[in-house]
Amino acid sequence: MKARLAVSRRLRSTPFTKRIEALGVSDYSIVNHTILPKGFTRSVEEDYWHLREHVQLWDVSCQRQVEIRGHDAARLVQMMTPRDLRTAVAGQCLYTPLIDNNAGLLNDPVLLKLSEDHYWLSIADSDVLLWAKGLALGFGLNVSVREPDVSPLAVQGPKADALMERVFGPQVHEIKFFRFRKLNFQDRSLMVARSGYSKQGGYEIYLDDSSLGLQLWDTLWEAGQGLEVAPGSPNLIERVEGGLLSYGNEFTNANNPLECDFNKYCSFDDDLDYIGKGALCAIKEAGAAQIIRGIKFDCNKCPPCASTWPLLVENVNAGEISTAVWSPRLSCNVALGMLKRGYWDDGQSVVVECGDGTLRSGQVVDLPYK
Ligand code: THG
Repeated sequence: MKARLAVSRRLRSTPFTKRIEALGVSDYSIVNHTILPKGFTRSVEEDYWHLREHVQLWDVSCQRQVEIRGHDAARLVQMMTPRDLRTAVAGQCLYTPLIDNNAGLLNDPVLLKLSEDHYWLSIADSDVLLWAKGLALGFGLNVSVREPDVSPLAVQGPKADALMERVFGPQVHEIKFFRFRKLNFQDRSLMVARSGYSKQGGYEIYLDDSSLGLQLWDTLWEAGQGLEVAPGSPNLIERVEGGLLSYGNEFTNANNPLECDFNKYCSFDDDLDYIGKGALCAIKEAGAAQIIRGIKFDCNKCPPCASTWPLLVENVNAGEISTAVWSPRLSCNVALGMLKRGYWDDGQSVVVECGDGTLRSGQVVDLPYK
């Protein structure tokens, strides 16, 4: 018998859960204490092809918002990240690694700048709310820090534009990548961003009133008839091929931004200060000891990767894989993992020790996968 997840108030449902269950959800993960649908009636491979060809609705309510608002909001957000936010404008989304005093990563949210004194951190799986509240209190900042009633719903895939136009009108096409706008929905206005955890294009709707959840879902669902709309979720194959990292999987608090190739989100400007800057400068000086890379290996499907797998070069440990999955498009296994210095060059040959004990030969490749 397959074990089932006992959902409670502590493992939160979402405004869309009723529809997700009616559509035959088969698997949940837990992210930010919230259920994340992971599978429906199709296999991961069928979902992958569907996502690349059509349009899917994803209940990503688990991407919780940490709202930072008030006189010192900009100061607090900048304290939390090495990314230079001084030129950010309202209406912009920014991929924003958060670090601690040791330059250890705490999260990699999408930051939404609503106004000069109002921000949302759309977080991956860690309790950023507590860190932000602690900093606000410890530094005596004039801000409110809370988790608002906001549940993102992602519309992803090449037909997302057509579907969104049917519901929100042609203005959706004016939203640029990683920008958001308020658009009308049934006498209300909802924040709509052009973003999402796939490389297939699409939008994220930030539903800010749970009681509208089923109405929003049903409207999108009905508009998607004729476009082969389907329920979906972040797809493992698509995410690995696209090189989209996952906090807790590819990297944890034990890693720093340079190991994750987040150099372009790190400023070392003398006039900019943030927590962990000294530690991050020292790491930059010494050079990263390991870096996340793509690893493609073998023409036989690998087993599910639920922990890390060692990478070997001439029997010496050269790093480890954090996520691996069969790619039906590339006809090989594709993976993300950390390669130690000396072993991370494009084309480096490696041996992967899979969870089932098999040894498979592969090579290091640039991300994203071609
Ligand atoms: N959307 C929203 N919140 C999120 C995610 C999301 N929170 C959790 C998690 N995903 C955070 N992680 C990522 C990782 C990658 C991207 C977004 C969030 C992403 N990256 C683009 C890329 O790599 O092509 C662009 C980044 C950039 O601006 O350079 O989209 O998906 N709301």
